[in-house]
Amino acid sequence: MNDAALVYVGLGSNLDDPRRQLLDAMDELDRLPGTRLRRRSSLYRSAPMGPQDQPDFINAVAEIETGLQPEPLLDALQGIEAAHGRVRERRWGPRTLDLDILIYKNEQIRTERLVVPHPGLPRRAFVLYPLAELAPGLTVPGQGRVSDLLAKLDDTAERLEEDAGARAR
Ligand code: A4P
Ligand code: MG
Repeated sequence: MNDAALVYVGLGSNLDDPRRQLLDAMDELDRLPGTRLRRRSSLYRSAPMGPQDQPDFINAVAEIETGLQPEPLLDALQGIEAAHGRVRERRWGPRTLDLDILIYKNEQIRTERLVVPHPGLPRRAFVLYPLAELAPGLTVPGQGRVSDLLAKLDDTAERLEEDAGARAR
């Protein structure tokens, strides 16, 4: 994969065995056409952002290399979400699996379907903690370094795997 894009995907779940949802989704990312899972973060737990009458979330970030362009990648991620039984109900409500394109190379994209870098990235502990585990020195296009964004947060997310550290699978 010579001209493959380096992409960070955010994963989240708060229904139906969230850890299993995330770990299975990582394998499914690795099986997408022209795509390889390079590393994954630990799993993190946090209280729901938005409506509080729902279970805590488990979140993680996957670093992938892909030959897919951004919109076909989004289609593929939505296919994985659908296969996990994701039903879109209320905004910020509970979900079996949410997959967001956080960063796609150094690109800034703004179309009807896609905003990259993901607009929530700079303010969300449940994104920045796992992303900083993988790539603290990465510059988020238009936003600055991941470690600097993390330092500005006053919110936290709890890391669930004690032996963590960015890992190859
Ligand atoms: N879309 C635009 N840009 C992107 C992108 N970079 N990656 C569009 C993926 N999708 C992108 O998404 C709606 C539309 O966003 C897609 O059709 C796509 O074209 P969605 O996942 O169907 O909608 P949603 O997730 O209900 O809404 P939203 O605003 O995306 O919610 P979020 O921001 O994903 O938040 N609390 C904790 N602790 N952890 C969580 O993970 N997640 C949410 C959902 C709420 N609270 C949470 C968490
Ligand atoms: Mg989403």
